[in-house]
Amino acid sequence: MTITITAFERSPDGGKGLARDTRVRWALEEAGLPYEVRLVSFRAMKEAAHLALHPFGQIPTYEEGELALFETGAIVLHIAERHQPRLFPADANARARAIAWMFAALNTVEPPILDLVTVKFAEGDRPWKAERQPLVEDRVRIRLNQLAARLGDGDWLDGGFSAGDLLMVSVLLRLRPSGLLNEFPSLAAYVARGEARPAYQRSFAAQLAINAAPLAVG
Ligand code: GTB
Repeated sequence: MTITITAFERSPDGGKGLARDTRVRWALEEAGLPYEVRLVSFRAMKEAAHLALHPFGQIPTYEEGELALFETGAIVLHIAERHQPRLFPADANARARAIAWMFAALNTVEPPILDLVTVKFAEGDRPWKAERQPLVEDRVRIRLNQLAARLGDGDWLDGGFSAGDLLMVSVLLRLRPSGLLNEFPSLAAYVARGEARPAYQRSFAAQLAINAAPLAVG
């Protein structure tokens, strides 16, 4: 059955892999599943056809036969469930822990990172930026300290690579421009291990190719 995802026609990051379609592409590549990509403009994302797929008018979405999904975490979970054992371990308890790491990435580690992105860029010209940025950076550091303590000298968060690592590495990648990740060498190495995976490399290259290509006119 053909799998189709949506991605930015032109990503604001110019193709550095930070938009969330890269997470879905990475999961599909890890699972060895072929997929097609429908590119959408910012305008098309808010039109009825796309809103029928995604109530909030965003990317990525996922279509597979009669199934249509939105929310990156739910999409990665679906891919992992349908295509074990590449993204989920076979053992039921280990699988439950991998799911916990997926939620931890999106619900516990990513929020302060998104706050930092907001204060640096979206609120970059606001008078509170100078005071707020160090506060948010410290909140990020607290999470990174805790995560580094748990990772220890392991390669991955809980045994072998799982969908939990896929999302955690993806979330941490958003920190790279801030330089904060380099304060935590074990986490920087963890992210580098994720990026070195052939499946990640393929997903990154695929989204970069779209962003490097000239936009079709008309
Ligand atoms: N919770 C949803 C999910 O996880 O799927 C969030 C989806 C989401 O934020 N989608 C963004 C979007 O469609 C793209 S990924 N935004 C358009 C809109 O809301 O109108 C977020 C993103 C965008 C750009 C960069 N970047 O350029 O660095 C990084 C991440």
